[in-house]
Amino acid sequence: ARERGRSEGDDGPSGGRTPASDGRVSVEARSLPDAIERAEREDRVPVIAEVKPTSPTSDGTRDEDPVELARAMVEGGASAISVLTEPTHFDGSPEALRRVRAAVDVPVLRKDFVLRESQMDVVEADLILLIARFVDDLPALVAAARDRGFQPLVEVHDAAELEAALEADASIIGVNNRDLTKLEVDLGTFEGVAPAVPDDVTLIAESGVSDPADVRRMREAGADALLIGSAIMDHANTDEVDIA
Ligand code: IGP
Repeated sequence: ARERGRSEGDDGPSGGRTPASDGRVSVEARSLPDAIERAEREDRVPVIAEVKPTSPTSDGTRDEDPVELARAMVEGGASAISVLTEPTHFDGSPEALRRVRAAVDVPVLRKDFVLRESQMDVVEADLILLIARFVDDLPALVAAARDRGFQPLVEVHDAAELEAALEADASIIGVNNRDLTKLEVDLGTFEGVAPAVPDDVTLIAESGVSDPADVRRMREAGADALLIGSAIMDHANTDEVDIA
């Protein structure tokens, strides 16, 4: 979590594809902790900006090209990009993610409901999301993700889920301020969970960050980075996305 040292390499986000042996996708991941470190050095707030065409809580679907959006987000200062790949509720696609990753050089998070190892095939990403609440065998999925070259981002929203994430050896943990069953947002969720997160974990505040005061609030509570979707999508037009 924030204010605490971590090791780093000096090279910025990079990474390419390594040949898949058995049809599985394998990436040489671009490091999220390195990208966060770089933002801090350059005095930017580390933001993972999310390409989210629609969601169960938004009205309407946006039809901008995900690649143009992602490029504008990176130009506006985003340290990483999240791309929804879930088709039914978020109008996302693995294809959008693949195109985005080819177009930007920052780490890219696959935002989807990954419940089984087989869902890790096919999709190329640097980070994948594992939602503690939905996954049966979290330690196995964390290990499987790493085995494939992904950095697992484990999403939690209370102390018990945090415990499970730590037991599963997660080193990147996101606290979701949106309750996934009621869909309500409460920034107090992050503030409640963050103090119990060990220093060496990269800690992300997810959802519900809508203005600079929210950014400050989450940073003060220990967020190393912020995952922001709607607030950026709502203001984004592709010529003007100002993040940091
Ligand atoms: C972004 P917001 O409130 O800034 O649009 O939230 C992101 O945190 C949210 O899309 C999200 C999400 C998820 C979506 C967090 N965890 C899991 C789908 C599945």
